[in-house]
Parts: sequence; C-alpha cells; structure tokens
Amino acid sequence: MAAITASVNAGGGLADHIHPEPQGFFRKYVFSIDHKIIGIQYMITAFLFMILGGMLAELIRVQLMKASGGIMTPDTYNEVYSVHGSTMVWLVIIPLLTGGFGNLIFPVQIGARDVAFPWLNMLSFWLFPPAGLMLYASFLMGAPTAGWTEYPPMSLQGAAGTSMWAAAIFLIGVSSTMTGINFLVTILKMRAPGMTFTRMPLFVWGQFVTAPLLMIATTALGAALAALFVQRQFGVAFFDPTRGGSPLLWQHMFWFYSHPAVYIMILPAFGIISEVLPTFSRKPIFGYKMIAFSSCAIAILGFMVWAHHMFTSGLAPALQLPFMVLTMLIAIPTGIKIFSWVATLWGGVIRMTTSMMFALGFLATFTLGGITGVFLAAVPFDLHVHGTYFIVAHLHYVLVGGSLMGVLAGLFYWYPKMTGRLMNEKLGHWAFWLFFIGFNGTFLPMHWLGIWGQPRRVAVYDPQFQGWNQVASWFSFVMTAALVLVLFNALWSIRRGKKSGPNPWNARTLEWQIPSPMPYYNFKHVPSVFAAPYDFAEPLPYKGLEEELKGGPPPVPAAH
Ligand code: HEM
Ligand SMILES: [Cu+2]
Repeated sequence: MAAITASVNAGGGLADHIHPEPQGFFRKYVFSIDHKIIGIQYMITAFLFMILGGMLAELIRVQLMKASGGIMTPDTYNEVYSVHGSTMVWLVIIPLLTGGFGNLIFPVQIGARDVAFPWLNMLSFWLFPPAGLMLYASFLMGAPTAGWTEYPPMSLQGAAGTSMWAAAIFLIGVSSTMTGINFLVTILKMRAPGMTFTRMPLFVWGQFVTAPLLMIATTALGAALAALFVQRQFGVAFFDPTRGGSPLLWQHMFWFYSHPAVYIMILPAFGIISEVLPTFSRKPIFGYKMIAFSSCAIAILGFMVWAHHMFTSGLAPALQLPFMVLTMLIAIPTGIKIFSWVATLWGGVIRMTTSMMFALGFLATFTLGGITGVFLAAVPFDLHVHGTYFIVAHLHYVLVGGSLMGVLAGLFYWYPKMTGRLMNEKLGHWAFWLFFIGFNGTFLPMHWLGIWGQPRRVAVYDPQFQGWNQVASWFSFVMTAALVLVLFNALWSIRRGKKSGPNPWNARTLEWQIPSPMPYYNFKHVPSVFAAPYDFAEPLPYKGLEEELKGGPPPVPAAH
C-alpha cells in the first residue's frame, strides 16, 4: 500500500496536479469539476426533488384520510405513489448520500485534492437533473402506475410514461455507475501518505464499500430497465409468459439490484453516524475495525438475499429456507454496528448538538426498522404481511428513520464546511423534535395496520382502518413541517448563521483541519498521516498541516 501512495505522490500523479482555479460563473458553479461544488450541486438538486416527492407523499396521505379516498381517482393515485417512491429512492436518498455527501467530504478526509476523474464526476452529476425531469415529465403522458418496483405484467400495460420512467432510471443508473468507479479509484489510489486502510475515517469506509455496490448492482438494474423498455416499445417478449418470457425474470433482476441498493442507501449513512457519534461524545469510536469490516460483510451478504422479496412470488420452496437464513445473517453485522455505536456513547462527554440528536434518533428508529426486517425474513411471517402496510412501515423506518436521519445529521455536521457558517441550533432542535414525533406518529401505526391486513398501494380501504390512517396523516404534516424548517434553517444560515471557523466541533478528521468553506485545492501541502482518527486524548495524527489555515494559493510544485 505504501508503494502505491508513494508512487502517486512522487510520480507527478493525480494527487499533486495543481491547476488555476477556474474563473467565471459557469466554469465555477455550473460546469464545475471541483468535487466540493459537485457535491453541493447534487445536494441542492436532490433537495429540490425531495420537495416534489414530499408533495406527492402528502397527496397520498390526504387521499388516505378517508377510507373511501376522495381527492384522486385510483389511476391517478397509482401514478402518484409510483413517482413518489421512484423519486425518493433514485432522486433523493441515493444522490444525497453518494453524489452529495460522498463528493463533498470523503476526498478531503483521505487528504486528496479532488476525485480521480473530475470530468467524469461532472458528467455523472449532469445526467441527474435531466433524468429527474424526465421522470416528472412522464406525468404528461401517463406516469408509471406499478409502484417503484414496476413489476410486469402491470408495467407492460401502463401508458407511455412507463417507458419514460425506465429511460430516466436508466440514466440515473449510468450516473451512479460512473460515480462508483470514480469513488473506488479515488479511495484506492489517492490517499495521502500514511492514510492506510485502517486509518481511514469511517465515512470513507462507508463510501468505499458502497462504490462496488453502485457499480455491480446497478448493472443488473440497467439490463432489466433496457429489457422493459425494449419489450414495451418494440415487443420483444422478455417478460411475457405467453411468448416464452417470464415476469419473474424482472423480479430477479430488479431485486438483484434493489436489495444491494438498500445498502447503497444505508452504508454511507452508517458512515455519517460513525463520524458524528465520536465527535459529540469525545471518545474514540468503539470497535473501529468491527465497524469497518461489518460493512464489508453487509455488502457481500447483500448480494445473496434478494429473493426474500419474492417469498410470495412462487419461489421454489427449497429456495425459501436458504434465502431466509442468509437474510437473517445480515442482522449480525448490523447488530455489531449498533452495539459499537452504543458502546461509543457509554461514558462519553455527550454534547447535544442538533447533529448528535439526529444521530441518536437514527440509532433508535433504524434499530426498530432492522428488527422488523428480521421479522420479514421469517417466511411464515412474510407470507402474512407481504403486500400490507407492515412493509411500508419497515421500509420507511430504515429509509427515513435511517438514511434520511443520517442525511440530516450530516447536514448539520458538515454545513460549516460548505458555507463557513453554522446552522441555527435552536431551530435545529425544534426541527429534530418535530421530525422525530412526526415520523414515528406517521409510520408506527402502519405496523399494526399492516398486521391487521390493510393492503398497500390501494386508493380506498376498509373503513375499520380509517382512525389510524387519520393519525398517520396528521403526523405526516408535522414531519413535513420539520423538513420545511430544516430547509429554511439551511437557507437562512447561508447569510445569517454564526461564523464557524475551521473546526467548530473540535473534530479530528482531515476536513476539519482546513478552512471553512473548504478552499479550492483542499490542501496546500498534502498531509502525512501517522495514526488513526478519533483518539481525542492524543495529539492530531497528521503532519504537514501548519500552513493550511493561512491565506493564499498553494505553492506550485517544482517538478512540472
Ligand atoms: C437487518 C436488516 C434488514 C432485513 C433483515 C430486511 C428484510 C426485508 C425483507 C425480508 C423485506 C421483504 C418484505 C416483503 O416484500 O414481503 C424487506 C423489504 C424492504 N426493505 Fe428491508 N431489511 C433490512 C434492512 C433494510 C434497509 C437497511 C433498507 C433500506 C435502507 C431496507 C429497505 C427495504 C425496502 C425498500 C423494502 C420494500 C420493498 C418493496 O417495495 O416491496 N431494508 N426488507
Ligand atoms: Cu431486501
């Protein structure tokens, strides 16, 4: 490893290329090749799509206030939840956690000046807004109606918008794949001298195990989407059993992507939590290696469990047991992480910043989502609740209570690194409590609604479920208000927030050793790393950072 880092630095490799900072609005902010600007572009775009996806969510909750529905026809309702789910997965959570926070932070944390392929990075960002607009344009021609999973045969029958959906998600997939390659090469080749694998901050580990998932799993999705598109537009019978195709083929390909994709949506969030908890309890993270290696175990196991989404799809009984056992195994590395996080808090000097509160909220709600995941892995239980609101409850506990809370913890934590200012803590605390209460009030009742038998994805339902649906709807407005408050806080703080200085939290990883906002080149002198992060009692584990906080551009290396 030392050999690789040494040759990169000595051979005039990527790490020490210095180019003048681009001038002019377009080169600087629109077609930027700077990983930090691209990260912020991803975040702004994803938050805009979150507003659209959130409006659809509220339409869903308004419709479900009354058992007899009321505001939408069933057809429109199908379009609304299908686009809502697709938005939240592909245009919000994945872009925020990989393209957004990934780009913004991890290159700095390994001591690099940029990612390995800056132009590819710009290209993968610029595939994202058009793909999102295509998804929304599908409303004009009949949006997809078969949910975010778009199972055939239903997805073969929908209006033209379903083909548009397939094309849009395909574009997003291409973008994800490029990001994965870029991040993997960056982490393998561009770490600062001394930044060995076991000295990498845990957020870097989160991106490191996510990158191969982005590359490998997304390929399966791309193939499935292409096949769906080709069957719909040109009639090749991939999924049509009457002509030798198989609708189950879609489910296998889709879940061979989408189960690993749930880890694309959670492993980077694990990384954020692993940064926030030690910083605000002033203790080294407990079980660093266990946290890092359990992420690898999760990534590998994640490829072996996809058929747990197909227990009710006519999967051969002989296959049910192995998929059940493998799925349950994932609870082990996940549990290891949860115990490590709790042990990190134990005896720590806890500072209740907003970021810390979101991290603690994550611990509580993600754990509950993980537990219902183990329930679902049990085939007899799954046969009972598959296709009910119990699934909706489970997936929102992991995706909103896990991934999105991780995003919010990261937003409050790293906001100074983007803007040089802190977000308002008082508003932040309000937003946290509104979010936590609103979220649990919305999704907790769905567990029992599901067990009692309320089916998901229907526009009208049995009147006996109306009471709890109203509860869920009212709390969903509270949760939305919390997110609006976060957004307002972020916008207000750009100008009015308290100046943060380089290291407001007294954190130890490299991004905090340079000015806020982070300068164009990140580092004047690429630092040397001689110990692991997070050891708050020891001196900083870096050499060569003395100049970083003084003004002016970095010296041009003499070699070229
Ligand atoms: C211990 C970890 C987990 C286990 C054992 C687990 C297990 C399961 C199982 C068995 C199902 C299928 C239920 C059915 O369709 O009948 C399911 C659904 C789902 N899970 Fe998990 N899960 C876990 C964690 C996660 C995480 C971390 C995420 C995302 C961040 C996630 C997202 C989802 C989603 C989106 C669905 C619903 C798919 C659909 O629309 O049909 N799960 N989970
Ligand atoms: Cu799964």
